Formats: sequence, structure tokens, C-alpha cells
Amino acid sequence: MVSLSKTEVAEKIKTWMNKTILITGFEPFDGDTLNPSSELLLWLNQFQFEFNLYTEVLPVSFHSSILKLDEAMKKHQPTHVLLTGYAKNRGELTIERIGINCIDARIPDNDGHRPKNQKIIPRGEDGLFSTLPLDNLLTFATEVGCPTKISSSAGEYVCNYILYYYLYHYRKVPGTFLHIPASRSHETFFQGIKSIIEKL
Ligand code: PCA
Repeated sequence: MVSLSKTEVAEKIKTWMNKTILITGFEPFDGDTLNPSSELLLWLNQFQFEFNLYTEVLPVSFHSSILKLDEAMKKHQPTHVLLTGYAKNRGELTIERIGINCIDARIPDNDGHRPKNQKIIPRGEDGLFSTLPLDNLLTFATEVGCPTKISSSAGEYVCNYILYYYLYHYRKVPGTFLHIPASRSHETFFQGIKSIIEKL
């Protein structure tokens, strides 16, 4: 057992009391009628947590997704941020290690825009690392039976765009991106994400 000093305990209690998580999901895209990442938000909203949890659905739009994120950051003043989206071709929940300064859309976004091979922030770094302790997140999800991996590519579409934009503009608020895979039942992955937000 690790014993903590009184000051350390007081600090921890203060952190827990102030814990405010913003979790985002995306609207459906690419002809789908559902996006598991916005279903996740509905699912999470049925629970009561001992900290503040705010959920926001973002449009799958290069232009409007960041406006809605900025609005949500201002409104909720979170201490931690989890951006989530759907990745059809994956088998596990993936925790994104890095956002790259590039978009190269395979399909148009929901506004019909399809940027090709462009920088997100012209003078930004080539890549920015997620600012949450990813190994801990991996443990939190796997310990409730959720197949989880750390990934080094969030793609070149809206999810990578929002991750890079977030990491560039909100360096002081720890955050990352989680991709939810295709599955007949998403509950296992939702439980993994619930465990992450509870133990953060
Ligand atoms: N997935 C897409 C964008 C929205 C979503 O849920 C992506 O991986 O970029």
C-alpha cells in the first residue's frame, strides 16, 4: 500500500472534486444512419457519476466540428477531454497516440467538402502527442474486458483533424481520441470507455 501525506490526500480530493470530463461523439456519416460514438453519449447519460460529465455530438464537418468543440470547451471548462469517433475497419477500441498535421479526405464530409493532402495548421508541428497517460487508459479499459489497443494513426479524415486541432489549441487540458470499432454489440466498448472516464 502506498501511503500519502495529508497534503497529497488533500490535493487528490481537490482533483476528484474538480474533475470535469468533456466527451464528444460524432453524427453519422458516409451514408450510415447511426454512429456508435453518439450512441455512446446517450448510453453514458443514463449513469450518475461523482464528477461532472458533459457530452457533445459534433458534426462530421471540417468546418463546423471545430466551432462546436471550441464552444463546448468554453462552456464546460473541462479538466479532461475524450474525443470519440467510429472506425469501421478496426477490431478493438483504439486509443490514439498522435494527431498528424494533415488531412486527406477519402470521402466528402457531411457538408460535401473533401480536402486533399492539406496541412491542418500551416505553421503547426507535423504531429502532436495525446496528453493523457495512454498506458493507464489501456489498463482501465482492458481490466473490464474491453479489447483495446494504442494506435499511432487516427487517419486523415475528420477524427484526426479534430484530434490535431484539439492538441494544438488546448495543450493544457489533457485529452486524447478513442476510435470505437464496428461490432454487433457496442456495449463491451462502451463499458471500456466508462471505466476510463471513472478512473481518470
Ligand atoms: N469517424 C470518422 C469521422 C467521424 C467518425 O465517427 C473518422 O474516423 O475520421
